[in-house]
Amino acid sequence: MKPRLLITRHLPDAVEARAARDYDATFSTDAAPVTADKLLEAASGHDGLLITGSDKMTAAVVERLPASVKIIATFSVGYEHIDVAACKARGIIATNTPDVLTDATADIALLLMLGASRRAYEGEQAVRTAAWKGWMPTQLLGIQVTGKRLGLYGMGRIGQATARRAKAFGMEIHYHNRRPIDPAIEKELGATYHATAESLLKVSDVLSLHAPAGPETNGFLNAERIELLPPKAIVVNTARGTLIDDDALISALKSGRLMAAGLDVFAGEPNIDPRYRSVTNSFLLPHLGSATLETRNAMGFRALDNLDRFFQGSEPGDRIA
Ligand code: 8YV
Repeated sequence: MKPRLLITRHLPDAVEARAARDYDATFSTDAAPVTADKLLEAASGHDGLLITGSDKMTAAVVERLPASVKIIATFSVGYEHIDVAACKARGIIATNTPDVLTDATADIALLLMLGASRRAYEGEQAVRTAAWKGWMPTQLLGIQVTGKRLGLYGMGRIGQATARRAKAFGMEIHYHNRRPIDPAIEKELGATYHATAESLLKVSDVLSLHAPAGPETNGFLNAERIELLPPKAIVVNTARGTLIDDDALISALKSGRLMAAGLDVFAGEPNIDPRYRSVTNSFLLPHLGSATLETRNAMGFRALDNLDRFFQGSEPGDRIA
């Protein structure tokens, strides 16, 4: 008998085809976020769950999961939506999908950085609304990233991949991380380690956030820390919206203390702080970091690899609980 797998979201065709071949799979047809009650109801009669970052596995939800559920595989690298301690307490295995989305997310960090520094939103608007009356030497002047200092807050896989790309743009790489990275990679990137976030902020012409969500990073970029950034700095966020104090960022963008921001993630998304919508010096995307077909296929396959291993009686590669 094939294991019974609940897949909470519609996934790319190739991933669903493999799941249908190897599992007694239940596919979600829901496009909208699934509520906890609906998810718990749907989980009944399943041995495993393939969820996404939008499905909140809080302690209260994990505690109410049917006893048949032995594994939760999330289609994401971030796993702050899963209460790992609650999973462990119930003996439920949990896995994530690291590595496979590193390049796609680093690409989006660069897109945001360039979109923000070159005023892409305002340019797009000018073209689309026919406000563009012709080329002018002083129209929509942005900031050139070449020669500027990129500060990476968090230097894991995605931070390093972003640094590699930024180096090719002629940027100087600075980073803060719990500990310095492999000296060989540091040398390759010509990267400078900062033992404190404050020291990093002071040199970051462009600040890019790459730390996970959690109590340690909640509200990290607040008014006090924004003040440490060089004048007219740019803020890029592909990590999690909770790292930013929205009040502080919005007022620094409006006052011109910051030149611009490029944001792919938001606190409370998709219900973002509505004030962002009218901030013209921001370049905003709807959480597209890993949104390429190649990457979403790879994430799905990686989640299925973890499930396969578990149901075949061996250790899944990407265990988080
Ligand atoms: C996902 C992400 O698209 O992997 C992550 O942590 O933020 C994104 O790549 C999202 O979490 C949906 O699962």
